[in-house]
Amino acid sequence: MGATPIPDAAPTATLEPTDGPLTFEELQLAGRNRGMPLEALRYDVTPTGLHYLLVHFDIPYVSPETWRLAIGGLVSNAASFTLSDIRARPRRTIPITLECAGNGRARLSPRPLSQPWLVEAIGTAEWTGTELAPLLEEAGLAPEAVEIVFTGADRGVQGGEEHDYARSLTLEEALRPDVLLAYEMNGEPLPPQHGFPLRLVVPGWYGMTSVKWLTSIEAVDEPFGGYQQTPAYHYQRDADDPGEPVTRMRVRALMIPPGIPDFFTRHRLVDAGLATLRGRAWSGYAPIVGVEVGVDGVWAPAAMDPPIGDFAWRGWSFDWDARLGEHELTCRATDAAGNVQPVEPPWNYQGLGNNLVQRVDVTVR
Ligand SMILES: Nc1nc2c(c(=O)[nH]1)N[C@H]1C(S)=C(S)[C@@H](COP(=O)(O)O)O[C@H]1N2
Ligand SMILES: [Mo]
Repeated sequence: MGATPIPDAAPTATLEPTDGPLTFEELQLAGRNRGMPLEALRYDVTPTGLHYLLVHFDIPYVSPETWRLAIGGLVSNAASFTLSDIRARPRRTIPITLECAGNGRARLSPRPLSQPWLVEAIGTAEWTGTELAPLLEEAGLAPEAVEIVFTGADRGVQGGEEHDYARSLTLEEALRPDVLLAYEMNGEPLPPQHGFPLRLVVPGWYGMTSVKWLTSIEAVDEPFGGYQQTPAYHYQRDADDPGEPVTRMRVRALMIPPGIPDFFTRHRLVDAGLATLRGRAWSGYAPIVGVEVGVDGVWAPAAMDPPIGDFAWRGWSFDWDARLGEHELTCRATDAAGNVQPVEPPWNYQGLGNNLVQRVDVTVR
């Protein structure tokens, strides 16, 4: 049998969900964007090179000398900032967990065609920057302003529409004190792929809202209709359903797969005896109150580590007496708003917000 031909660029390729094998286009996206290897759940703060990465178009080249941030639209004091202007403002560092809204998409059936994440589109970084709210207050928002639009330096075509990557927030969300304009990640200037020189970071929300390579902040008097706002990032039943906007991260726990992996299948081998299972849990809605671990369907509470921040994942551990044979390990988190994780994947047309309980099959020897 000959090799599968590599398809030409097909901007109008059909994007209907499929149950077929992984496509060339999904592999192409998977090779550009990367997940956090689950063993990195070990760290409170994810080392920068292990944090997940999602870039829709190309990573733009931005020169820090000529880069400017424009603040305009419905404001009384439109302004342009250099990177030194932004860095001279009051500085704040917050550990923040980010997750891509598409995390879990590749587990859905039929599978929406996009970046084929399994569970690894996650990471926690110490983001340093200046608060957005005071900047908006100094700009003087006009009374008719209802939303703030954030635009990045990257441009491309999605859904047949050419656009700069842009997303909006309502005034209420944009003025929250913890929303940052970040210029450092884990104590270093932002790397190119994570938004150099400046990005928005919106704690608690799925990652799409944290616009990278920020170039403009604009106050507008009607809900923003750019592609990445609508129709993208909506929980839709089908292509014709307008759906509900995707906002905060749904509750989720993940564990470090224990023992050692088989290279190709990633199936785990664990030595018999005491095995301490470890992982992290987070929710964009409320603090995590507990995690349970399931061993062959029997659930028991995990021990919780102290929180490391209001917007960061929380560590947990569970002592498992591993007995010889085949076992199924699962974990699930509950937040203070009573949100729990589903045991059946929550299907939607774009494959978003799939916080299905994680399952790890192990052989104890
Ligand atoms: N300008 C711009 N900002 C962006 C994106 C993008 O493609 N362009 N991707 C978004 C998405 S979908 C996610 S999940 C996060 C990923 O952030 P990270 O790559 O720093 O982990 O960035 C968001 N901000
Ligand atoms: Mo994302």
